[in-house]
Amino acid sequence: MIVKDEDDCDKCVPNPDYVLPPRVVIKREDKIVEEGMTWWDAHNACHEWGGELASINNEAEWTAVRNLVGDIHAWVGGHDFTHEGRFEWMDGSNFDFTAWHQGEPNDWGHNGEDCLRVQGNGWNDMPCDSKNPFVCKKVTVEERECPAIKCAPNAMVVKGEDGECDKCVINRNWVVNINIIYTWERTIRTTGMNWFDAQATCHEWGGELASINDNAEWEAV
Ligand SMILES: [Ca+2]
Ligand SMILES: [Ca+2]
Ligand SMILES: [Ca+2]
Repeated sequence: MIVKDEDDCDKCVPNPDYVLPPRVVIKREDKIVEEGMTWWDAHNACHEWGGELASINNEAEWTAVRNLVGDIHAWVGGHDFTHEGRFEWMDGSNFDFTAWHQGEPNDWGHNGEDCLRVQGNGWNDMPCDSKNPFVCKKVTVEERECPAIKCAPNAMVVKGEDGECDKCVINRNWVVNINIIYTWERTIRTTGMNWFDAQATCHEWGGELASINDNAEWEAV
């Protein structure tokens, strides 16, 4: 965009709101299998489908799972069989969102309870060998083609990182010409002088022996 400058000419600066779309699209798919299986069989069945027992990482995902299962009690990917009392998700995502029913997890019974089951509006830990329907989650990453990029003269192409498309970044070395007007006055002396005397005479006049930088100046001389 153009920015007004009182001393210099107006200049172009990059518009911070302008970004190219990312090149990677992450697509999430959840499905419920209503056939009851042990937690480990459910885990294997999710793998065959190309996914994993679902993790629930935030309120939106929890709502999505609840909508999917309705009244069905279903396994998801949480467990504490690595460290008793410390639940984690099988897909390795952080276990920092929780929605336990009151009093859960309680590791109830002689053999304890190490696998996470969703029940209505909350979670319960249950024995992993009990059979339940289950929720699988599949995350796919799609590469998308980036639009061809052409930058303004004051910018340069910078390779996109983290799945972003290439983008234009202002070239800090590029500045608009400052608005100084040069006037060119010429004088010609018809008296012959050697080169050094001629130079001294030009300096007295406030100038310099003429340089000839292009055809127009050559014509003028
Ligand atoms: Ca245990
Ligand atoms: Ca436990
Ligand atoms: Ca329990």
